[in-house]
Amino acid sequence: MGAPAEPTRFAAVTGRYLHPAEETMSRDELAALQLARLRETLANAWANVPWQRERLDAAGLHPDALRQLDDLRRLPFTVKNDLRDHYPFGLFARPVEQLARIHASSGTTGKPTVVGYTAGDLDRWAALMARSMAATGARPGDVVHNAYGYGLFTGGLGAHAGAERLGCAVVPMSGGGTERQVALLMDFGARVLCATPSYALAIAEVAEQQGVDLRQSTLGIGIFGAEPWSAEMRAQIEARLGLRAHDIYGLSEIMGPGVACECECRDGLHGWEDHFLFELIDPDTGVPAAPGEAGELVITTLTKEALPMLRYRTRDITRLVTSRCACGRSHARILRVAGRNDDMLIIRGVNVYPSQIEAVLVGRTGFAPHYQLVIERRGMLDELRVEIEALPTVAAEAYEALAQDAQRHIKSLIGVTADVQVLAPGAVPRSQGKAVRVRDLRPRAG
Ligand code: DLL
Repeated sequence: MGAPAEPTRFAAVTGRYLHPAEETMSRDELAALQLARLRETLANAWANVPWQRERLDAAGLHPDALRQLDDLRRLPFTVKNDLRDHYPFGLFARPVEQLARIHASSGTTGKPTVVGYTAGDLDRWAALMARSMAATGARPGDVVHNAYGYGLFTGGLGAHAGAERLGCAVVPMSGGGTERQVALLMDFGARVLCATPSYALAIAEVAEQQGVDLRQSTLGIGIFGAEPWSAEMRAQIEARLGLRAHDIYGLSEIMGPGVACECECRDGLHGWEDHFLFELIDPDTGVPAAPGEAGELVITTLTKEALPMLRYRTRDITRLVTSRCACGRSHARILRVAGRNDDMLIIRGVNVYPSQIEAVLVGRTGFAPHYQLVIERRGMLDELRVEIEALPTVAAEAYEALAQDAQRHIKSLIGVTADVQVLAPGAVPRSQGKAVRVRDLRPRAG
């Protein structure tokens, strides 16, 4: 018998549910902890990963030579291809016999990226996910309906372990079987829903089709991530599910979900700096982004045993805020990730992220929040087509006028010319995990 140990480590501070020693320490204390942990991480990488040892030596960064956090900037970045080049286990700092779990990304091109965890890594991951969930307002005793995919994807098992650690009852749904999801959401009294934002919306839609009003359910909190989503999408999801939606960020190369999460203030996602070192760089030059400027997020793990990552380029574009949050937490905040560098489209010289188009169209009168972008090559030029569904209440005769109007808005707000096609309800494929927002029909080079 006896209560699980972890929840007792949280305390109600300024009305929040957090662990003060870990989450509210001063920035100086955080920096000192980071330096000590960075030394341990370098020592682990140097001693156990030949490729890392070579790089560290070449940079004159023997673990004992590290004087300050900024010294790390002497080390070149790590990129996804480095993991692929050492497929499957070449960058692991522990032999496979000492691993407790292996995850992998499906990878749209080439080999998957494979990541490994010791039992200690899994323990810290669960604690960080529990911390993230508590930050959103989830509490021990809550029922957590987990619709992130279980399997090689880190979403399902990551959220599962965190919810258990917090002292919640997890319903391990995984993605798919949406009608059943609706039924069990109603029957089991879930307060917390974990899913990708696009799948949360798919659940809302199926509920509406079945005549079930999820706004009347016990749902109160959504913990949504794994893909970019706009403020407009958040408003849609909240209105249709009757909950407060929180953004959660993470990536398998670094850990999985729970690298950063929005607290109840929803003023950026707290990046857990006692376990990760965050840098922002100019993606073109690699130099640090100016304070307050947007840049590519680069992450170094500080407590990973099996796969220490040093200066990993995430390709995710964001901003960092280091002032203390109203919740009392001192950990820096990552602002909503609008998209990945490699998802950025360049249409006739204009840079555009799919989520920018989403922000312009979703929530506009007449449109449903289901869309895809199609890129085609016409002669020498790339052309962008936006396929978006009309609401069921819109008559087909009105589609053309809606399209013209949307086209004008995209042009004036983003500066890009797009051919908008309004489709009938249900025409855009629904996701069960990460939504496919872009169909690139351009001929492949080579
Ligand atoms: O998506 C981990 C995760 C699971 C995060 C569940 C949140 C919730 P990967 O499959 O390795 O891991 O994909 C990581 O997804 O580099 C971002 O480009 C994107 N991403 C993740 N969270 C967000 C978010 C998981 N909140 C990649 N907003 C990352 C925008 C996100 N993009």
